[in-house]
Amino acid sequence: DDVVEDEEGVVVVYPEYGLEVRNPLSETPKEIYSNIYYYQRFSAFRMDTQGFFAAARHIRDRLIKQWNETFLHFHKLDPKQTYYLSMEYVQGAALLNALGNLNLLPRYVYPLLRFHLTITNFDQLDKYGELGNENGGLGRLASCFLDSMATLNLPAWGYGLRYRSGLFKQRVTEQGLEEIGEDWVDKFSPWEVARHDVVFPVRFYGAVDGSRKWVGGEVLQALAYDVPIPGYKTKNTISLRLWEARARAQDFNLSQFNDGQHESAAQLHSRARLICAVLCPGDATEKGKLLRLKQQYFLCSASLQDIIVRFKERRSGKGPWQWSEFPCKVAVQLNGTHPSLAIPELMRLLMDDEGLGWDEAWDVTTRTFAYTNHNVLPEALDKWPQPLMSNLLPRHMEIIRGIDDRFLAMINATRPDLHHKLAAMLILDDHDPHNPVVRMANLCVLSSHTVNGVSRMQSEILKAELFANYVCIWPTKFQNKTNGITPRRWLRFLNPGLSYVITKWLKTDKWITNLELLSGLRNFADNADLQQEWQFARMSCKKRLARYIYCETGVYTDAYCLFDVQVKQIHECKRQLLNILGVIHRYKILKEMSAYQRKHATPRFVMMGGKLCPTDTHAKQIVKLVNDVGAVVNNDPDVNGHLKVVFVPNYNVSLARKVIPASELSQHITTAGMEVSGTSNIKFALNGCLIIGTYDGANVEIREEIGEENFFVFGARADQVPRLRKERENGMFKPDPRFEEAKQLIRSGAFGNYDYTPLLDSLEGNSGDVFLLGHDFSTYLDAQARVDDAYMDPKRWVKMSILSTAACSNFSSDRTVAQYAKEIWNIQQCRLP
Ligand code: GFP
Repeated sequence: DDVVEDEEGVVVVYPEYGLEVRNPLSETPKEIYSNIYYYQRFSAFRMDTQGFFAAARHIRDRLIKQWNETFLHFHKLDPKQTYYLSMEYVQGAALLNALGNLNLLPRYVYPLLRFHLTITNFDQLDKYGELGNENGGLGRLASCFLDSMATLNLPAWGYGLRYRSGLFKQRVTEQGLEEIGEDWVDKFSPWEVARHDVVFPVRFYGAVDGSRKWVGGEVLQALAYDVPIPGYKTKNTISLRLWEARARAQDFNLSQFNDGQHESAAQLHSRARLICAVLCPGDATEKGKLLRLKQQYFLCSASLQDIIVRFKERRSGKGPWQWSEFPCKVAVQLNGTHPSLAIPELMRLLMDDEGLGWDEAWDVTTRTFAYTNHNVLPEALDKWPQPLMSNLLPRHMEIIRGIDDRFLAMINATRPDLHHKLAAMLILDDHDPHNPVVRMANLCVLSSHTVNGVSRMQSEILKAELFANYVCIWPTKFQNKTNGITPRRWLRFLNPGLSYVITKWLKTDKWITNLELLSGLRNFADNADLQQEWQFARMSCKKRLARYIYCETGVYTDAYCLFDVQVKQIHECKRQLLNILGVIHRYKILKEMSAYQRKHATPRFVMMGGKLCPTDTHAKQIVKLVNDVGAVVNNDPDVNGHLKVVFVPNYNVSLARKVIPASELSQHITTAGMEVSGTSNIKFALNGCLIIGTYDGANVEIREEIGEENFFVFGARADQVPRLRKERENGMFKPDPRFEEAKQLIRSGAFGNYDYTPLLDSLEGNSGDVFLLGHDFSTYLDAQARVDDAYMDPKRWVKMSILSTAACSNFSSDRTVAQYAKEIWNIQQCRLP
């Protein structure tokens, strides 16, 4: 560390945190030491465990205090509040985030260093809150939004489920990839508070009686766990409330148990345990579908009951009130279609428990909900078999039928011109008598006051295709809210070295909450000093990642190679196969080159990672292929130093901290029209990483901002895809010979004896290659050649990297959430004094 002395004392620079701390000794409050000494008594604990508990305990107390104050403040002022319902959150490590947001890092760095610890030592311990998959998708977006809601001082809360196994770990094996469960919840976590005073009943099955009340069935209990979410440089600390399913003590049949019937005595308890057992249980079986439906309803019912209790509490003692005021105090945002049962649940609670009539309940409901769509493929939107729904939720099925009947009557009365489109617009789809289904996305569109997409391109597709029929009835219902990410977690705390450089050149750290200021970097993009500092910050991250990769996989890579990364969910539509076929082509070319020619080729380190659905055999074969190609390429002395390929298992938020700041080229190469937005493209671009990508999702908007000469675009456009697919089907498509050669090399056994026939066959024939790898391959190679050229000119590359960060000024989740607050939720800031 650098230590600089001036007349006011010493300033210590901690590059690892991007901090300059004045007089660190006096910055450190005594209680931090006493906490550390307290935990040092547990000498059986490892040093990092002692340090983690010492730090976390202190922070947690502080968060709870602020969180209480925030809650009381909201309670007193009673502003309109947003409730964000999401089946997934991916919070990631909380300690660094909390220390950073509370501006306490300077106080912690020094005492921890005295114990030879840095906060990154705690990565393995601070695993709480990875409640979603690590695709960077809907769950990670929800967590970014919570951070922004707290930072913007908005009265807003999140609701979710407390899964026991949120994630699975991966292990690379001879056969490919294996998943292992990860029960993070059973480990001690300082970040949650069990609220035994907040419990709601949730019913399943049963029947609707003569007075239209839902009775019988089985009743479980939803117990709340609260997780405090601190804002950045504000005292406002909001809540993520997670529900856990339990059965009551009296539901345990003691006499049966004593008769030796142990399992049946605890039946309800075991069924309750299943609800929050895992995130996204496989739904190929009927049982799997039932469990998912139960999970979704459980979240919706508990959250809505809680929201109603709070609404009533805040009304009490203030004189008479009306239910029509509910939407003036409550906004509920549905994150995707998963929480859509909240709509019939609110109708049920209002009509059956509160005694409202249909029209009044419908008015309240439709003014309360807004829906975000994250998927444009009709086949990927939630659809539930009607018999399953009628059996599990008989009253909700009645209500959904009621919504449909009234919509039908409305169209018949007012829009006879739409009559022929009605079948596609209704919620209940009865056209297949063997499989009638409930279309949850239609339920959301009919019942929400606003429907939004998450990138400009997707929002246009929603209006032009998926929901086109509804647009002429409700032209103003549809909006766009381009996704964003929190600059705190994804730049300031993720990449302190680069943040330090940015702050130095912009002469302010205000960009952390006002990302628009980043565009100021454009003014210095040609400055040699900035370029040098930028390179230096990025190079130290590359070295760190190279060390990590070596320890994890045994593959050594030179930090001077171009770090070319694709980390995201492994799925056919994300086209990791296109990437690896490109690598095979590169390998072939390198082998054919003379040693002199190779010396002038751009050296590449290609890294892939990501989670996949354990039953997705196609995705597993892709991972196996990456490993097999790596085994050959990485051990071939001819290409040593020119090409390395690895698959890094267990990609998660902690690994993202190492990968993103070190990446120089990031691949976002879905078939156009498949990725509604993507958020990892934004994370990479914000950290100065350039993108090779298709005309898809947020790529389109990033390219516009950064300028087309700084974005390596390729491939078909979304509107060309249907025609290209047709041409393929009609046998009119001639693949690039280089594509055929790469496949042939795999078939020849050049990368081992594993039988890749099913994987390669998926690219053949008139009905194969639905994701158009064959079509896009040649432009993909062209774009890669442009990357190679650009990288050969270091000055040009570093300038592009600076411009990339500067171009992300519009992609903060602060901007996105502020737009939701103003244009959808109609809520105002409510800052703690
Ligand atoms: C989905 C979409 C992504 C989008 C995110 C967040 O992700 O394109 O960026 O939602 O809006 F597919 P998954 O949750 O499906 O990964």
